[in-house]
Amino acid sequence: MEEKKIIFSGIKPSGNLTLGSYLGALKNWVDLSDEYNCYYCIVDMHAITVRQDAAQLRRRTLEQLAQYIACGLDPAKNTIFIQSHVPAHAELSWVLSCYTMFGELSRMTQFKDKSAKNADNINAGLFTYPVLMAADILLYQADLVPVGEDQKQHVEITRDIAHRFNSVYGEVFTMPEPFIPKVGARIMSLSDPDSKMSKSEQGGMGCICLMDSPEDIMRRFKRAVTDSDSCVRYDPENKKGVSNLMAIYSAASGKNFAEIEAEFDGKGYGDFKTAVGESVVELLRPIREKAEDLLKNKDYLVQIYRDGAETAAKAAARTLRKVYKKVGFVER
Ligand code: ATP
Ligand code: LTN
Repeated sequence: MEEKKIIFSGIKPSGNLTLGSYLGALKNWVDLSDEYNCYYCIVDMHAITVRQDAAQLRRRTLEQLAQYIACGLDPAKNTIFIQSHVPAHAELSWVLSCYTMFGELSRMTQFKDKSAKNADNINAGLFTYPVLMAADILLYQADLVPVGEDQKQHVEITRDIAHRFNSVYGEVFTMPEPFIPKVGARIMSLSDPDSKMSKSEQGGMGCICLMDSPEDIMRRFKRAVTDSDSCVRYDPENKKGVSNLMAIYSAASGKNFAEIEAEFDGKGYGDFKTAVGESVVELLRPIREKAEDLLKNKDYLVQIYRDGAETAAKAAARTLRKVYKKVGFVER
């Protein structure tokens, strides 16, 4: 029997999961989980590159696990675990940092963005963040990394690091490919269509979280920023707000852009926003209800992440052992 190809992806428990995290990443994780051998991680070590409240981080990590499962990830089919539970991530990260150049890390867009937003805390972890992400991916010999558009550059640097290492030591790492969805790869804020919907910037009218109530979701869609020409047409250059709403509606309803344009031909933005809001409410309703249910059973969640870490640690240890040997560390 041919071995299944491998997938790795992760999300930081840095805030409640958003519609962006769902449409850009999680939805595809679920779709890919039959065909691939999948490792889905809660990357808590990445989360602390910006300051987190300890109690909140602990709570969010568990909530995120419940939301992964509620989105449709079956723990019996996927390895779901918490990054800090598998020490090999930190260990490989150190080795890889010696094969990553200062210059290439300096060019990372996310580093530039986050340092601008956290000017009082531009720490070394924020800078070496992509190295830890490369370690996450390469430890499992992943073939595919399902992420949103914003993470493409990090998968590319992972490939560069793997290539550099393999050129010295032979084929140690599998070369991973990013998997970016056609629709939903970059969901923008509802209140500011020029900036990405982001989970660390919640509270405003621009962000939809998976756990939001139907009333909150509808209110935000009704107030979403559009334009003054009252025509539902896909034009991401000139009609950013409307195009973003169309992308959301398309991903939530399965309709393509032409169908959506026809559906709202001659109708105003009011009807359109209501329809988009309702499709998102129905998309998220079962997820929210299931997650709320799962959170009542902590023992079950603990069992899932412990089992996940055990499986992940075994796979990770194989790669780490090989790497340590290649670089010349004396065997324990
Ligand atoms: P933070 O604000 O803490 O940096 P984030 O909201 O940007 O977090 P992550 O948790 O870092 O999101 O990302 C999780 C996954 O979801 C990644 O694969 C990322 O590419 C994807 N993603 C995040 N936001 C969006 C978005 N607005 N549109 C599409 N995909 C997204
Ligand atoms: N950097 C990613 C989260 C992340 C990740 C990974 C994604 C950490 N490690 C490995 C895919 C594979 C982010 O900011 N969204």
